[in-house]
Amino acid sequence: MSSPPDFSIVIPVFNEEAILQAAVVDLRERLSTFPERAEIILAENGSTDRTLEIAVNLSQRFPDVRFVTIGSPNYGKALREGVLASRAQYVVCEEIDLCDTTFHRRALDLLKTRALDMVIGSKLLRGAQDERPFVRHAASLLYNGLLRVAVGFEGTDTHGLKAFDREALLPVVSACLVDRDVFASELVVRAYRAGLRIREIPVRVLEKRTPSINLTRRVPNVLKNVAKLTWAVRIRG
Ligand SMILES: Nc1nc2c(ncn2[C@@H]2O[C@H](COP(=O)(O)OP(=O)(O)O)[C@@H](O)[C@H]2O)c(=O)[nH]1
Ligand SMILES: [Mg+2]
Repeated sequence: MSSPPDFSIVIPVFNEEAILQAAVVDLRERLSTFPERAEIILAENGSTDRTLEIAVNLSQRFPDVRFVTIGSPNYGKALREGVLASRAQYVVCEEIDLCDTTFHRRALDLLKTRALDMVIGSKLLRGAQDERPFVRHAASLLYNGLLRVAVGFEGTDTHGLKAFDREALLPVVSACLVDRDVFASELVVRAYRAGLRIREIPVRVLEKRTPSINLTRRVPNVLKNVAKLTWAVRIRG
């Protein structure tokens, strides 16, 4: 096996045939200016369009693109499997409609020079530019407020861009119990509670498309998993 890259970019993908190919080609091009060697791990599950076929093609065409595919649609499970598939020192969690190399650059520099374990890109921190529709911005504020009340979360964002030292976060990944949308929050909440060295930085969020899954349809499952997370963190520990 060849030596691992310097960092892995894990991107969960679900029914993204419209933008997957162009997003990966464009991302690779922007990463080619980085001195570090990157790999892209596409973590697919449950797509009913050509997403998997495109991911397979991309992995055949580019040696620095890999994919994992695991069962039915599940964002959190895909993210977890993608992280576990990495062998790099650093892992960046991305979304195919963002692919923000400005964040990658800033996060890698901070992880390397400031002795941090994790850097979180926040859409809600002072200085952030959230250019999504207002209702999505409001939903993020509401969700963060819910995490504050439910599990005492003191940061401003859990769902979105993050970068971390893989070995520092692996025990946290193993401790996580919930999946779907709330896995990303559990990862961040547990990282704070474990006393890891974390810094939030403001990001600009400008999505290439509206989310594939309707916001309101996600609510029941998110509430159920936040309840489970609250039990897991507050009672079970
Ligand atoms: N593997 C996998 N990826 C998903 C799933 N749902 C969303 N994603 C991916 O997660 C990222 C963010 O999803 P998006 O629809 O933009 O929702 P947002 O996080 O609210 O902006 C995108 O890369 C999606 O393709 C899922 O069920 N499985
Ligand atoms: Mg999005």
